[in-house]
Amino acid sequence: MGHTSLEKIIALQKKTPHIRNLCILAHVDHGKTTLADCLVASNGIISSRLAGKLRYLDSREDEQIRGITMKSSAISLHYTTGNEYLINLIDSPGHVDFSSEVSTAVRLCDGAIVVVDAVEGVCPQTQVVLRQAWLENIRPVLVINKIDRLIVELKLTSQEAYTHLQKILEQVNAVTGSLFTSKVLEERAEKDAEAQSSCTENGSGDQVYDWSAGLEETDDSDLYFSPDRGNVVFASAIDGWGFSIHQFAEMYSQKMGIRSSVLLKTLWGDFYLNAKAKKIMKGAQSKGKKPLFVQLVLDNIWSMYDAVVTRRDKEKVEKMVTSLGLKVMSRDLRHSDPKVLLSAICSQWLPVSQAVLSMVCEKLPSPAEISAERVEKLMSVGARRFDSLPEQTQELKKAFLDCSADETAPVIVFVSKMFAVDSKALPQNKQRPLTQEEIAQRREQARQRHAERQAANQSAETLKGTELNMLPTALSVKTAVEEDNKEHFVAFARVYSGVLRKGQKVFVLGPKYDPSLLPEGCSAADVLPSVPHMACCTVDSLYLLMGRELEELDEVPTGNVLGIGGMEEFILKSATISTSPSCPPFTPLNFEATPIVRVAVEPKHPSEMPKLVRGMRLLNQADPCAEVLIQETGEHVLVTAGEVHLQRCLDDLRERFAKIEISASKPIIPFRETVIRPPKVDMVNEDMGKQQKVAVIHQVKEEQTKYPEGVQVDSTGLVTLTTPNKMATVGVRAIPLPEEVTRLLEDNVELIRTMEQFSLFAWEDKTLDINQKILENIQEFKVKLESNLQGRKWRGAVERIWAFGPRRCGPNILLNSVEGYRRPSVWQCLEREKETEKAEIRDFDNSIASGFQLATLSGPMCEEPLMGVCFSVETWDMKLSAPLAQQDSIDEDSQTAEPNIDNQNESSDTHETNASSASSNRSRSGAEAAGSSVDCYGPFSGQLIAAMKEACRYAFQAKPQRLMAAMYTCEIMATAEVLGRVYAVLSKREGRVLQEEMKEGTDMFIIKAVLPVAESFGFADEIRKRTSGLASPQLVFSHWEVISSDPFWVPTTEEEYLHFGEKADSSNQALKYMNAVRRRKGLYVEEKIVEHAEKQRTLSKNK
Ligand SMILES: Nc1nc2c(ncn2[C@@H]2O[C@H](COP(=O)(O)OP(=O)(O)OP(=O)(O)O)[C@@H](O)[C@H]2O)c(=O)[nH]1
Ligand SMILES: [Mg+2]
Repeated sequence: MGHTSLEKIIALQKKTPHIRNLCILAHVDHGKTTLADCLVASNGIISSRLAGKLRYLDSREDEQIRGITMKSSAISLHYTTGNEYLINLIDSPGHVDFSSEVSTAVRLCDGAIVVVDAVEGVCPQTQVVLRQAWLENIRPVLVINKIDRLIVELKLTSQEAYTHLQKILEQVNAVTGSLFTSKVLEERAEKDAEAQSSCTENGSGDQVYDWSAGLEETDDSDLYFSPDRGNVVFASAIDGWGFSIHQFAEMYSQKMGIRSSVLLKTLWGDFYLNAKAKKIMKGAQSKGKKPLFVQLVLDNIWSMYDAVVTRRDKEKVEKMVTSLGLKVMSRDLRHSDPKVLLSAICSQWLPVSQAVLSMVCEKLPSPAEISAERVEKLMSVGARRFDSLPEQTQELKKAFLDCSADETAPVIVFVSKMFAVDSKALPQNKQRPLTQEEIAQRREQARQRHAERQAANQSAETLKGTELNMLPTALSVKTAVEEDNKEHFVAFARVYSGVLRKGQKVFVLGPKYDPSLLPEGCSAADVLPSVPHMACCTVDSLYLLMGRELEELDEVPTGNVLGIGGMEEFILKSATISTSPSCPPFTPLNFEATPIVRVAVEPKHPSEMPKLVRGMRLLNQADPCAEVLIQETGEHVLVTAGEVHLQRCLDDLRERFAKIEISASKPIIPFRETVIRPPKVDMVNEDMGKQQKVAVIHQVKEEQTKYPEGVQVDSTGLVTLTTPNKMATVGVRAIPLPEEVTRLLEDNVELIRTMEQFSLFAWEDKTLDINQKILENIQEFKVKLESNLQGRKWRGAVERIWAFGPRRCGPNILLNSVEGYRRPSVWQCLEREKETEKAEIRDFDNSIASGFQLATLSGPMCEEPLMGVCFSVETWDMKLSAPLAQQDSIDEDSQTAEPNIDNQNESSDTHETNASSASSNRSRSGAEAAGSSVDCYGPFSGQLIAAMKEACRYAFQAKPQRLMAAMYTCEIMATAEVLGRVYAVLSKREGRVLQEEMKEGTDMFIIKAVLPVAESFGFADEIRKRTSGLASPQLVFSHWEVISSDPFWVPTTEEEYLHFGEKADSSNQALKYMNAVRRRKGLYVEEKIVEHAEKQRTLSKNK
């Protein structure tokens, strides 16, 4: 370690008010790690000459090679300004693929340094990280980095640069402003609602809440970034300088005899210096004067760059150096690269570490200042109301707020991720320099060993058994080597209360742990092996995180970031550790990235499969966002957030976790299957139904073969199917959901899960106390669904929802349209008080829902999940207990089920209905005949599930089917020269440009585009190559989009034949995608590989 000794840091760890936990956040490449280097150098851990070049916190080899950060890593620094501070700094990655690492960092901090590139300004990830900081209630400060680029690259004058910087500040503040207003509005609504409910509950109308807390009154002045508030630093991390206007205010107040508080208020803004009157006046812009910031601050820097870098004026440089009172080494003065001299001067004159660290200590809160709001957010268990948590749990809120390191304070620790370290890197295994005595001791030992060996050798000649004796030692050596290579996991954590000690007994609480399930009156001393998601263990080792190094600690008091060893058995990815079993698990981290890129991996040598399996398990633990799973086909699949992330995971597997050669398949592209309303125009944009169908006969023939015997399909798409034992018949119809509804369902997965949980509880006659805000959200969700499901066919549909699927929360709906069947609503959590008339659940209700779940999990096109489909169960006849009594009602069923349903051609309606009811009658009489004979088809519920699943699949096939493709959005920044090439790449890959605009103050264009995931592999690389590195896009998953072409399409009209030819397989993208998926899954692919097995002929008549 450098200057600061371990003892010093340990002492500082105990002074909670003087601790700052912070992370550095920014868009990719805006200079986070470079800035961190400067801060690390200020502690003497690395040389200040190397600061900015070393990127010390990028400790992985691939991070250094690629030049981007992939893992967040922490380091503890020491800083003195009057007071001594301990700064726990976490550097985070900026690439979208690793945004989960940002989430894990943000959770452990109280503040953040948001870095913005002075040229690029606010970028997509800047907005994302600002939102993340906001969601976690941590306070940000701003560093505008790379100011040198304004001088050297853009060649702006100081005045232009000032305007440019103002714009950047405006942009950043606009982002925070929008976050703030949305939150204030939300909060006000919440408070109104709570106040109202307390009025109605108490009847007395106690006004507990401040009604006036509106947008106008709420204090937002702390929120915005402004240099005069001291929360902005201007910097060039690579050249080692940075300043806040405080420093210049101090400097000039002595020189000019103006109070520094006045300068502080006027250095930034529309003020100028009236030289004659020696006064600072307002209105620089209107009077055409130089603003104070330009005159007193920027001009100095500009002239420094001018003298050192542009003109290389030695004399002037020397003059400046002496006037600033700096010392520059002569070898720097003589160096051929002017940047070396520049950073030597500037890092003394305006050291960036000084500016940033003093801002951090002043403006960011200490761990003790944690807000009640944040605590409640961290502690909320799922959808529960805070006050419905057990009393002991609620009491812990105080422990959070106290943040006390007392003996009596409960220990509360949150682990946000697990990271792997080589066992060699652990401090206990590290080689340290030997002392003189130890060297002497070892020499003595070696001498003894040598003597023993010689003695043994002599006796070996006489004794044959020695070889056997040698064996065990050889073995033990081998296991020691294996032990050496073992991966050790260290938990990346923070203490929120109490003191965590080595050897302490603690509870490890999984993310799904629920303190209310705890038996009454148990304490930490009890062993509670039976409580789910809870384990009891002893703290093995504690580490201080120092970037690439770890230092061993005996205890860590509250408010500090730390590493915990020996937890890999108990923690998968994240967990809460506490001495109190009533501690709630922390709310799960919110990840911004959706894992979407999947590959199948296999070992090069099949015999190494177990190693791969073990490696995948370790990888899963070490990466917050990667998922590993085994598909039904037996493939081992790795799911990652993007291409770069995938590459890193594969490298990790090869080199660290599995240590074998592996081969990865091409990325598996996910699709969704859906149905749409019958299209109005055909493939050549002609109105349907007007042309002569050439291939009608051909089609009809196909239609008939599509459905096996026993499946009845009417022309409106109602599918009726009977179980093999003929006991039950279901009639199902598939209806496309409006796009908005699908989106609503997707956006509200969590709410649907909560509703599902509530229903499960209700099933067991228990109740779940759902937090008021979530209830409101559910209510709102319901209203939105109702307003989007308008029209005759959807009448009352929202009330009749039976289930969501797949996995009970997906974007498909099962609708109960069975006449006379009223089942408990999925919305029952909203109707607690009303206690509506008892709805009965029919036997086997669950089987129908399960069939639906299975059907939506994998569709008939290529076994991909369904999306945006509503299955309406219109008939459900059972012939179990009272066959005759039911028969009448069933007859009614099939006739009255019509009104709610989407019918394209009304005329055929009645006719078909009769047919279907007739058919159901027929099947019923069959069932009667089968009567009570022994069922040879297996359990009835299983039969019903299978029948329901099949019915859904056929109903799906009776409608026009489409594939849906996953889409990325990307923002590409490019200069005008390369714009054309960017467009070319985009259109080649079926991308669609949404927006193009010029970035103010630069010659850059920002292009927003969407691109199918299927076409995205290598996209970023291609763009980079085609634009010689000037544009590098970041792809973020955005949504699913219906591919308009029909995969089952065959040309039927004259025009289509003319246009596409007889086979028409050249341009059908959907078909290509579908066949690719089917081929991968080993499903039947209908393809003609060779059409004419003859040599190609020239069809010229002349020959
Ligand atoms: N001109 C200039 N370049 C800088 C400055 N700071 C950093 N850079 C360069 O910007 C590039 C990215 O710097 P990093 O520090 O790796 O950026 P980062 O934000 O950590 O990137 P990620 O971790 O991948 O998100 C490097 O090539 C740096 O040399 C600066 O102040 N001026
Ligand atoms: Mg970095």
